[in-house]
Amino acid sequence: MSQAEIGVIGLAVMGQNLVLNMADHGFKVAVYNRSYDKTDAFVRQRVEDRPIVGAQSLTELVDQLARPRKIMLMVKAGDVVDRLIDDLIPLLSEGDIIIDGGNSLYTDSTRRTQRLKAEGLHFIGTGVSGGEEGARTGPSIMPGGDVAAWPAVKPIFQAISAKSDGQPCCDWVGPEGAGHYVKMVHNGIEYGDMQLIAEAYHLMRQGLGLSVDAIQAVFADWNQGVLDSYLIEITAELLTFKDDDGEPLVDKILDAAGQKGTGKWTGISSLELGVPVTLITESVYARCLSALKSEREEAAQRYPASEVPPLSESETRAMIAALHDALYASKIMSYAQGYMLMREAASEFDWDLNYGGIALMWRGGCIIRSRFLENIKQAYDQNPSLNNLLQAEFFEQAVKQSESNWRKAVAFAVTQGLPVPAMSSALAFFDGYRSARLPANLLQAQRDYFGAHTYERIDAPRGERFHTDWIHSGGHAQSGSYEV
Ligand code: NBP
Repeated sequence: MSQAEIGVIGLAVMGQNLVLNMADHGFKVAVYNRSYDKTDAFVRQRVEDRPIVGAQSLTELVDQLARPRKIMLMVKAGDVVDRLIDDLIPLLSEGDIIIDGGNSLYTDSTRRTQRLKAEGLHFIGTGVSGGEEGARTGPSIMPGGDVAAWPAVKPIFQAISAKSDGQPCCDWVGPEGAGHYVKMVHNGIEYGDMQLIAEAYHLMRQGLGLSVDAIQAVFADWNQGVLDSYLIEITAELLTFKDDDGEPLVDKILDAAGQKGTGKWTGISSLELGVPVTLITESVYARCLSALKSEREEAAQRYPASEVPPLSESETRAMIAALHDALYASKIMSYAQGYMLMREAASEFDWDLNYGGIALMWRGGCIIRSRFLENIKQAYDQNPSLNNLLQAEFFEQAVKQSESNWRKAVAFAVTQGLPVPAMSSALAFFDGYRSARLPANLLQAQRDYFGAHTYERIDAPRGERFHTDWIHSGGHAQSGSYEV
């Protein structure tokens, strides 16, 4: 019997669907799961005439694989991955490849790449996006790690990945934890996109008093234009669902959001690298705030919202248009921030990232897939060394066209007392980014006053530091200043 081209460990929702996808593309797959009953049930119920073989032990799995062996882990991220690597190392030979396709933290993938290299093995840490459906029909795949392993894995990954305009939504991302880093930023952007949609929904429902059906129609309409995306599409679809009593199901869902951590990791990384990824971080905080349900209910009694006169029909229509533009402009800020973060990470970790390629990888298969990503890809195709998305002509025009409506929507939310942390922080970021002068001069003066932290002057070369004796100089700052 011929040997399998790849082994997959972990037969939960992602693993099973990836295996079926691989087999449908003609790759023979050996599968193993910690609890054998799952392997047995999978092979009996799902395999049919597909080239899939089950293994009862890791040794049996390894023996079924052609060399160099390629073993993909689709298990819970964290210690489980390290323990499996521990168990696999003694069974493998030089040049064999372990791939981790779970949602691992990028620093773990960097560590694992180095560890396996020292053992004469290769490691690939890859982001896989698209959930169950993506895994089955074509996910977005973002591999990084040891590039020496890429030629052996590439044909399988590019075959099973989603395609956008005929191109695979999978390409080499970069060394060490670069693949998982890019997947982490993808997930952070997903948090931002979801929060922006939720804010638009909330303003329409609570601020404009629209019915769920009316909001459904707005999202369906928005999905025909520049906001065309998977997340807007599924929002329009889920708003059609009714509960047993005929009421919209969405109204019956408790407003306390869960999270698994990748948005938080993006926020942590942005703080570590000093990049203002405000919109994603606010989206994480918005979920945290939503989780304080009983405290919010109590505060709602204590601080009731003030009455605001309702908008007229024409004002309502205008506000829906304003919300559209606010969502679009905020989304541009979110992606600009995400790309700023990846650029800084690439510089910090010495990774050479292909930014246009990343947009292509996100263009299909994954949760944030959208028409918009094509514009990002084009911006990087036109200028591969683009420093910031906001410097690209297309986005400059888009922001300028949306700006006034964006302000109108945020102002409406503020007047209504409705929270729009993502839209408003996106606007604050934009206003900060486009300000040649910020009040950081005052911050520097305060820091120098209480902590002698020094400051730079606008009339001296950058890097030259000054300190003023603010307390004893009697208000004559210059007289007390000196170069540090
Ligand atoms: P889960 O994240 O729910 O993990 C379940 C799998 O991990 C099962 O195969 C389970 O084996 C195995 N496992 C556990 Br738990 N502990 C183990 C151990 N100590 N040793 C060996 N195996 C162990 O599965 P999933 O939802 O399919 O996700 C797989 C990976 O893909 C995760 O890292 C996830 O974050 C990532 N991911 C998920 C999605 C999604 O939409 N679900 C999307 C993108 C990425 P058992 O059957 O014996 O318990």
